[in-house]
Amino acid sequence: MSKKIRIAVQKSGRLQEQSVKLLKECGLSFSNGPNRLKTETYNFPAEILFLRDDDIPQYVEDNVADIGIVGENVFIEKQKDISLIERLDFSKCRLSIAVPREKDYEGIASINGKKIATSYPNIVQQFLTENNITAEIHEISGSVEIAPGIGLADAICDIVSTGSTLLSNGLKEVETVMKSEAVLIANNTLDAETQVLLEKLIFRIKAVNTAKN
Ligand code: PRT
Ligand code: ZN
Repeated sequence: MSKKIRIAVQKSGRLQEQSVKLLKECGLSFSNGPNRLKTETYNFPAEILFLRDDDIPQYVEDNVADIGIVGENVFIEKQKDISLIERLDFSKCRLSIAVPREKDYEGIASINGKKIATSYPNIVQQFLTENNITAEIHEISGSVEIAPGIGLADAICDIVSTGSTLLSNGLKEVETVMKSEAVLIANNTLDAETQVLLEKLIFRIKAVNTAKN
């Protein structure tokens, strides 16, 4: 039996639809019923695994999946020994620091000694270190935007797309920490056969994305 490349994509959420669409545009055909965790593809030797996005970098590092599609923010935050292979040009957003609208903000030094709520503690810490800022990071897994309003933090660092979530929570965006989009990630120790399949797939992804632009 010849080798199949194992591709991890988000099971449900903001990346799911376009990840599946991209793979289908690359000529992989498969059915993705809502309760399937794993599905075989026709036309291309692959297997698709449907997982939570946060778990994908670990699965790729552990060689449970060979490659995966996640937000660049998740790839950077997880700090796994894996590689970013290709930017995919969808799910674009930014990770930004925001503070209550009524608070004065005079540059990054205003964050000194403050408490920042975020789901991205590693990225935030790196940003603070680069800017010589000392602040307390409070890690929370969701509803970060409400943290200042309930007295949990002075500022937040969260994903922003249109900015309407910040607006409706009385916050203003003051610093962009990073820009993000969906990325293809890969295990660093793929065997030769899997590497060939990955290269075929990258070739097709590039062709699909070039045709779109
Ligand atoms: O269940 P699972 O763990 O797999 O999914 P998840 O809930 O962790 O992630 P999901 O599906 O919400 O997002 C997956 C990825 O999509 C993120 O890691 C980002 O790379 C990307 N992405 C793009 C976004 C957004 N846009 C986005 N707008 N992720 C989240 N948001 C949220 C943000 O957290 C905030 O609450 O939308 C709100 C802000 O949006 P605006 O338009 O109001 O600014
Ligand atoms: Zn997640």
